[in-house]
Amino acid sequence: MTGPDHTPFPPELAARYRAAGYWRGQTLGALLDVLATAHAERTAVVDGADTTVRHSYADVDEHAHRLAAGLVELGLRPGERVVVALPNVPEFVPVIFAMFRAGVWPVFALPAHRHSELRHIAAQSEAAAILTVDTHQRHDHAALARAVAAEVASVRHVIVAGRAPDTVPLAELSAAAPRRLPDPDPEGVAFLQLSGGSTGLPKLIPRTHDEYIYSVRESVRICALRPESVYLAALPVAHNFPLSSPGVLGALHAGATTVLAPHPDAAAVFRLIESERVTISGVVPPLAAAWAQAAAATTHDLSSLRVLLVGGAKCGPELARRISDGLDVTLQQVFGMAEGLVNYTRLDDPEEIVATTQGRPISPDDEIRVVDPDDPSVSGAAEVPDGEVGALLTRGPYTIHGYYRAAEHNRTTFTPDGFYRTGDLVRRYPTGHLEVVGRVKEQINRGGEKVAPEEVENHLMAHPGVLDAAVVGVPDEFMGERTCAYVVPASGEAVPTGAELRRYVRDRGAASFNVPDLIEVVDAFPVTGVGKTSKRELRAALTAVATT
Ligand code: OOB
Repeated sequence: MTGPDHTPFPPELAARYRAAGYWRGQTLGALLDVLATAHAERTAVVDGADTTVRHSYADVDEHAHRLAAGLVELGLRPGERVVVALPNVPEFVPVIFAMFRAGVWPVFALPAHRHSELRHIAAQSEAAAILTVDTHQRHDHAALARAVAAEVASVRHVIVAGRAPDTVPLAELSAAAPRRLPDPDPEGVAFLQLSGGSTGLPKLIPRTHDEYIYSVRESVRICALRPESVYLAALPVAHNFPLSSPGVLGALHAGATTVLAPHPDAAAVFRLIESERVTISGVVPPLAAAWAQAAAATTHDLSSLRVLLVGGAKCGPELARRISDGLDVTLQQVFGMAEGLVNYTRLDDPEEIVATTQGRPISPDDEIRVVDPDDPSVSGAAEVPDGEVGALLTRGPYTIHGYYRAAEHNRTTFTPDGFYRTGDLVRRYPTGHLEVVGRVKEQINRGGEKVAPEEVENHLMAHPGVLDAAVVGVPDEFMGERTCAYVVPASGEAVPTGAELRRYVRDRGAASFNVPDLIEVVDAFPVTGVGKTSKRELRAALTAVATT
């Protein structure tokens, strides 16, 4: 499936966003120049794995300039894509800014991605290189990147932070002499984010310098980040939430310090909160629940932590209250998407709103339409009244108008007047706050990790003992949802066990979040009127089992 690399904003909207001062004609690379001058000696980044490793704004800026030159010398050209698969290591920051400066587009993979996902991302983006670490948490990322490079013809280089055979050491590129490079177009693509992957493998989301900086700048204001703030990145930093809501980029924008946590579990994180006097962090609901519980018994001093952002998946009122009480913080709910739109509860919102809604949009020019989800009309679906559930459509100064090279998909995912169909079911309240109540789309939200059922079904169907597979989400107290795979065995073959199938999916190179949590072997699937597998009935069957 192909299509344009980037669907630009319609000219009249772009003109409006410029006139309103949202887009200011600045690239992310140029932004770092400004920040490095304003905050030169302040600490920008601390490595949570070894807190003696600390980089000032001047260090990061200088490193990013050298690395940009190194990438150009390696032969990477503006507009070429490089898959960045880095865990929370301090190199992440200079790496992405070097790419922004060289006009090379990072494609943000997650450290949890394995062969299957990485190969898809590299192939889909026609990446010229993959940039990763040597090993991390006992996984050989360099070997994985080399294996993917061997299968994806466009990949010319594997660049590695650390040391690994047959790769280009990042340190070698960082040794280049800085040189003046032409500043890319601020309204051009800066990087590709991954979609939650609602209808299969992840889609690529082209984000531009100007609009992304706007969302970061406003996030900084809404979350009240200041130079004295210390942001703890506990989630994988390449994800849009810890990257920009307000995240690492927000912390940089504010002249604040980012502490990169190598692992998000409470024990490790609490130590960092105490030693670095962390003031703000952002996590998915299951992690927030775990932190709130662990806080009751901890001996660590968490008193510096003022604000905890919770988002990526639904945080209901009970959990919301447990978080603010358990951690003694101001909770900010965040409902965002890599495609653009981000909603926050505000720091001065009444407690009731913070507990029961997922916030309101960043921008006065975020246009929100909540429409009848059953209305099939292409663009004219009627809006439902406030307080009633409908499908969320949005358009605004930092929401994309098309996925990367996905013309066919774009025709159904965007309305003719440029609204993005988020696939989320929401209620809008008269204050403008949104409550997320579910999804129109099939995607499973496993504690913030987005699982595309089709993708997991595909893995299962590859097993000779499987005739058919259907993956559904089941409610789970801790994760929000878990994945359950229903499997119809192939006749004449030994019926595979759940453990065997889980191992099989993992061995096919799937990320651990794509390995089904539960597997049920059944004789046949319930079907809908037209003979499609009824996931609704499968889900209902599971819920019935869970409540008996
Ligand atoms: C964030 O981004 P993605 O692209 O991984 O996932 C977006 C989807 C949304 O469409 C929605 O279905 C779900 O994740 N979601 C939430 C939520 N926040 C995201 N569902 C319920 N409540 C929430 N608070 O997940 C993301 C991007 C930027 C900031 C925060 C999260």
